[in-house]
Amino acid sequence: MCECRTGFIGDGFNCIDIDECSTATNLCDMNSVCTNTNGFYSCECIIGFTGNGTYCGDIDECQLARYNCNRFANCRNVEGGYMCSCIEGYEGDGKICNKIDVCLTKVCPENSTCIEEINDCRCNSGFYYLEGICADFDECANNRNLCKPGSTCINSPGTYECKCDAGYIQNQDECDERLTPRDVEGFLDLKFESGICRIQNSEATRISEGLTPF
Ligand SMILES: [Ca+2]
Ligand SMILES: [Ca+2]
Repeated sequence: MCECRTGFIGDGFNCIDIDECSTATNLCDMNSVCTNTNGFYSCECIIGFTGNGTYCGDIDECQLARYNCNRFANCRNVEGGYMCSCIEGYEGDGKICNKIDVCLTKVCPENSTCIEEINDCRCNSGFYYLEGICADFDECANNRNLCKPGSTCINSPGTYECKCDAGYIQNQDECDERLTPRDVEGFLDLKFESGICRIQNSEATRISEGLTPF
């Protein structure tokens, strides 16, 4: 009495190989490829899975850094593979991510500018955001000491200026007291004090050299 060996079928005289792959008798994991061999079969995990063939588990490509996403994309592990998705502010398939240039089409409110880095509008210098518009910042009202003595702060859209008061004259960024010939005649020592050219009511000294009173 002859009997076919395991993996073969027949009457013992004629034995043919069983194709385990085409029958349900194989133990291959559903995520593997079954290959029939003479008398047996083998299982090999498909791409994206790892194991001995009878067990195939998903490979976490993101965790293992075995992914190929754009540097502006996030990796997300999925069964049998992984997915790349561009981060906010970028568009593409995850392998290629291009910065979305919002500023190219964005219309900013008056006195504001679209900033590429943030893809949004920001009020220009000297303006501040107020209920959907960019309003002028009143530097003068906000800081009473903004201008030096002898000048008055004048607010204007986006800026301000220190305007010399009557009787004062611009000297670089300060306002000096404008002297009249009468002032100069009796007193006579001029001295800078707190940014202003002041008359020192001292002895009848002559005007210090180098100072022009007009
Ligand atoms: Ca995976
Ligand atoms: Ca202003």
